[in-house]
Amino acid sequence: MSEKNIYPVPDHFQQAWMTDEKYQSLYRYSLEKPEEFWSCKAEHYINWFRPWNSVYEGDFSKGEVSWFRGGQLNVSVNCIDRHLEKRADQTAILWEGDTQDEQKSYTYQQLHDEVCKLANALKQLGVNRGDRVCIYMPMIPEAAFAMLACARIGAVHAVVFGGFSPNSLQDRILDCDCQMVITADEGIRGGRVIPLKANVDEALQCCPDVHSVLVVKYSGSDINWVEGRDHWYQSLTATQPADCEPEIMDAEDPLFILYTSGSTGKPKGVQHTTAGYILYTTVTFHYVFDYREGEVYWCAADVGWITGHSYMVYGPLSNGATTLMYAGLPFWPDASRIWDIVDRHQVNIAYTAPTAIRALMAKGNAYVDKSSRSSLRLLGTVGEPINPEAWQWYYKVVGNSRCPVVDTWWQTETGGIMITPLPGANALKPGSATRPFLGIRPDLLDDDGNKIVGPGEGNLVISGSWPSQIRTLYGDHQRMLDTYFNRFPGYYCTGDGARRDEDGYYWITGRVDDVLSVSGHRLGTAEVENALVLHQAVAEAAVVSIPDPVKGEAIYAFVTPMDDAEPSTELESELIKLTASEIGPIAKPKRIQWTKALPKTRSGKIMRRILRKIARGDTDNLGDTTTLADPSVINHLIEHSAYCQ
Ligand code: 6R9
Repeated sequence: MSEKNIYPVPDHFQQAWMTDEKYQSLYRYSLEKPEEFWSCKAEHYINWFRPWNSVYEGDFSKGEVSWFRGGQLNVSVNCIDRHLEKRADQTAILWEGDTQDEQKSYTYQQLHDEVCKLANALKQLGVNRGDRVCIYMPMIPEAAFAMLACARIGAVHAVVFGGFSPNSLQDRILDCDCQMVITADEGIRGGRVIPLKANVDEALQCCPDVHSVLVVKYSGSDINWVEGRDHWYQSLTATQPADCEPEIMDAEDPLFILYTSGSTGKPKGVQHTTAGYILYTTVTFHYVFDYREGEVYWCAADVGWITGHSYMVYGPLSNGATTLMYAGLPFWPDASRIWDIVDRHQVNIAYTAPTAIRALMAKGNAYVDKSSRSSLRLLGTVGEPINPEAWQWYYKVVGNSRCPVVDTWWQTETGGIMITPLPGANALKPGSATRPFLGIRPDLLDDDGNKIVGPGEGNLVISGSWPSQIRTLYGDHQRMLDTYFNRFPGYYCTGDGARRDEDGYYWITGRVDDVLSVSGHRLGTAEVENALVLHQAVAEAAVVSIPDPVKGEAIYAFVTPMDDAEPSTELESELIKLTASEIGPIAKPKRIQWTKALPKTRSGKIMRRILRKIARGDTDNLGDTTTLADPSVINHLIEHSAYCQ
């Protein structure tokens, strides 16, 4: 039914430079001559110290790809220096703090100076090209400075979301052997204090290789201090020169590592490289958000996720845009904050997640109607499938039916947007990410790897490489092959399911693996399970997702108690607390169901497919249960599920 709901390109949005016809012909050309297409874009969109020798070399069976080999460049030069001639006095970063009275802005010249001072400070602390630097920060401009300063000196940043616990932080620091951490005394979000430095101190108890911690004074509270290791950001950068010669980087040098959840407990360090990543994020930002001179663009993602990397920092700055960064929460102090920010900063383009849209929608239209929002020209969403109802609310109520909605599908591993409408080119269908970006060839395969031609549903894979494709999982290339390339040889396997309709539009149906998506944040089932079983009363745990009207998905945990333990509501709240302290508040289960046993295959694998159906009350057809070691477990689980009480 939702497919009949088609929103044509608004009249005032018809653009000479991107029409449906133009998209179709450019798309065909980008697939027929990918090297010509991408080298043309690389010349036009990126500044190079030295041109490349070969556009693309690769072998999917080894998970090896390289783009622009021989080329040399620096990402911070592309995001800052090259704009100085024309835009030295234009705002690069516009910042609003947790409360409305905290505002800051940095011109491109100021951004240059801040980044160079920090780059010099990092060098003084002994950070060298290729070293990994962990960034554990609130949403403050210094987080962007830190990323760009690393890029300037060729260090590889690993940003860890500020909501992660000391344990999660420690795992990540150890996994990629960071020797330096950049943080703040405390974060402040929605009036709540996040003890970042205290978390770092706790995490570093078992990280002997970390020699320096650089601390931004932000909240100003008293914090613990380790002499010799800890340095104040403000004092150390104040005395540095505001110029720092950029490191000449090779196209395939790593730019950053970003951890994402997999289906096993250990997080995956997705590694992106210099040229391919900055080219792809620059080009997609330009086309998808149709950024125009002088506009204010706002991506509401946290810098700890890939969206914050690609479309709050790198993509916009590389295009010379003004990017807004907001440190607070959408509902703080109330649900009108977002629209108030849009009006005060005259935001033209807003990019957020369906979970935020649904939560704002649930608060009613009055909060939106109080604002004008007349500056808005384009709206975007990312992170999970958007239900048509929320899409329509976003389009009609927030955008007054004037602003196209770009529903952008992509992943940490893809580096940039892969399936998306291009405003001006595509009629929109609420709930569909529409069509592939230029140069991207999605395919649908059935479970046996047969290609589905025409309309149909299957595993979403990508044929052929694109510049910002994942290069490796840090320290575990084999795991990368197993996760993305061995399931369907010759393709990049996304882990998502999708349907393609008769117009060639894609509808993402969600993860086909064991990854949860809570408020658009990915969590591995095993990560949450591992936290639950840390409790002495818990023998075993299996978690699955259930649909949630606000978060998209919520966590439903099946927990087997130890023989001598008695399930109780106190125990439940202890478990919930444990997931929050081990992983972060997003990992809290919405529901815990106690069970004597879990459904397992004979080889001992928990059958989450069945648990997912039980948790959702969808028990009429549980599919094939013949591989179960003990089928009697099922009835017991159904009788005690949330639906039978
Ligand atoms: C950018 C980002 C990736 C997973 C992805 C998919 C889901 C992202 C989506 C979407 C439907 C969209 N996802 N965008 N599903 N429609 N527009 O979110 O990266 O955190 O790695 O998550 O998110 O399931 O596989 P990441």
